[in-house]
Amino acid sequence: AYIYDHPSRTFGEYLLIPNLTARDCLPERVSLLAPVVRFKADPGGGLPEASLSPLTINVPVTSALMQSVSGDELSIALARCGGLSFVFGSQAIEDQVAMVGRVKNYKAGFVVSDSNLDPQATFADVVALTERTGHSTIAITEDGTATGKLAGIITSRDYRRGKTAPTTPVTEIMTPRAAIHCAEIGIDLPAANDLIWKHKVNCLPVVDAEQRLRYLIFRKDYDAHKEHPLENVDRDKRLIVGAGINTRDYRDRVPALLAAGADVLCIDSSDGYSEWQADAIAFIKSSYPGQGYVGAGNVVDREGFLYLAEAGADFVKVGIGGGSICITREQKGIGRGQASAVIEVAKARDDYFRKTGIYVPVCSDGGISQDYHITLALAMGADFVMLGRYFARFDEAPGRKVQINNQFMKEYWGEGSNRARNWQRYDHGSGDDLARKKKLMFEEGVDSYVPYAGKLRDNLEASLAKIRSTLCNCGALSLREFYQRARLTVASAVSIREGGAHDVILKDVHGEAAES
Ligand code: MZP
Repeated sequence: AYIYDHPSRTFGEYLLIPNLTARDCLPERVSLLAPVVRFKADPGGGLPEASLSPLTINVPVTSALMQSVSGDELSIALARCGGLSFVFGSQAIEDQVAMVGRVKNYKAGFVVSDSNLDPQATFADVVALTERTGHSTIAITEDGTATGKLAGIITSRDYRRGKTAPTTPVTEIMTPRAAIHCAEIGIDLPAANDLIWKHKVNCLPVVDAEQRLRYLIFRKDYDAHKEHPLENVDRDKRLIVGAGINTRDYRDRVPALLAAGADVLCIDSSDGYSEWQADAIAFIKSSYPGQGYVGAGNVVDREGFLYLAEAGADFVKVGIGGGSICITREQKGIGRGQASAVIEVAKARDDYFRKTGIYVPVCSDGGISQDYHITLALAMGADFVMLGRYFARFDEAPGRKVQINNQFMKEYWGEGSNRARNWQRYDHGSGDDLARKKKLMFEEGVDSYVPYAGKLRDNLEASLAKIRSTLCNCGALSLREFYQRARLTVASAVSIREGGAHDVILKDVHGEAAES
C-alpha cells in the first residue's frame, strides 16, 4: 500500500493569520460571488474572475442533496439569500420535479400595488394572492374600503391546512393579535396609519388609488418577502435551483428535471471516482450540449478530481466521511480529513486550469461545524461549500421540530441511514436486481437531532457577516483575492483550547456564575 507522509487534517486544526487591512477594505465592499460551473479563461492572467462562469451564486453556500435538508421551502429561502440548493434526488422523479417546479414558479420579489387586488376581488383571489406572494397574513374588507365590513383574514398556513373558506368565521382563523388589529381597523386610512404608528402595530396597510384601505400585510412577512439584495435569479427573474441525480435512473430523471427548469444537476454519491459517473456525465453532455450543467463527486484527491474534470464535470464536490451524520469512516475505513482533501483538490484544479484554460469549480462538502470552517474552506481553495447540518436546524428544513428536555430540536438524518434508504448514493452498480438492492446492506449514516436555530435568513446573514469580516482581516475583497492571499497555520491542540473562553467562570442567563 502507498502510505501518505502526512496525516490528513480537518478545518478545526487550522487558523488564519491576518494580513494588512487597507482603509477601504470594508465588509460592505466584500463580494462573495462564486462560480458554480466550468468556464474557459486565459490561464496567462492568473486565476480567473468568478463572473466568467455561466452560472454564479452571490454567496458561496449551497445546501446538501438530502431529504432532511433541501426541500422546496429551504431551496426558495436559500436562493433568496444568494445561495443555491440542490433538491434531493432520493425520491420519485415526479416528486422531485414538483419540488423543482415550486422553486422555479416562486414569484421572486414582493409587489405591493393596487393591481395586486381588484376592488371586486373574491375570497379566492385573495387566497391566490396569498399563495403567490407568500404573505402569511392578509386581512381584507368586504368592499375594499376602510370602513367596509371585514370579509376575512387568511393565513397561508391555515389555507394549506384547508381551514380557510369564505364561510369560516374570521375569529376562528386569525391570530389573537391580528384579531385585535382588525377589530380596530374599521376606520379610514389616516386613522389606520395613526393606529399603526402609535401602537407600533406590526402591519402595513395596502391602499388603492383613492387611499382606501385594501388589506394589511404584517410587517414581519413583508420584511421576509421583500426582494433581497443578493437574491439569486437567472434572466427570467426566477430563482435558481439545483437537483440531485444518481448513476442509475439518470436517463429518465435528467430530462424531467431539466424540463422543470433545474439550473444545475449534481450526481449524488459517497464515492464519485467511478466509471458510472463518467457515463452519466457523458449522457448529459451529449444529450444537452451547452445547457445541461452537472457537478460530480465526491472525491478527496487529485486523481479523483482530474478523472471527473476530464469526464466533463461542471464542478467537482470534495469530501468523504466528514459529514456530521456520516459513519462511512467507521464502517469502511474510507475517507480523508476535509482540509487535506480540499487543499489537494484545489491545487489540482489550479494545475488543470493552467494546463487547459478550463476552470472547474470545487465544492467542499460536509464537516463544517463552525461558521469559520466555511471561511477556512474558501481560504484553502474551495469555490463554494455544501452544508447539511447547518441548514437542517432552520424552520425551512423538512425535518420535524420537536421539544426534548426543554430544548427545541430538528430532525436530521443521513442519506446513508435506513430512514433515507438512498441506496443509489452507495451503489456500486453491480447486478440488475434493483428490488433486492433497494435497501442498504449496512448503514453509512445516522438518524439524529440538531438544535433548532430559527429562520435561515437570520442565521445565514450572521454567518456571512463573519466571513466578510474575516476576508477584511486578511486584506481581501473577493474570494479569489482571499484564496491567493490567505495564510494558514496548523494549530496545536493547546492553542485551539486557547481560542475559546478559558480560565474564567462564565455567567449563566441570570447573570450568576454558571456551574462548571
Ligand atoms: P454536514 O454538513 O452535515 O457535516 O454534511 C453534509 C454532507 O454529508 C452531505 O452533503 C453529504 O455529502 C454527506 N452525507 C449525507 N448523508 C450521509 C450519510 O448518511 C453523508 N452518510 O455522509
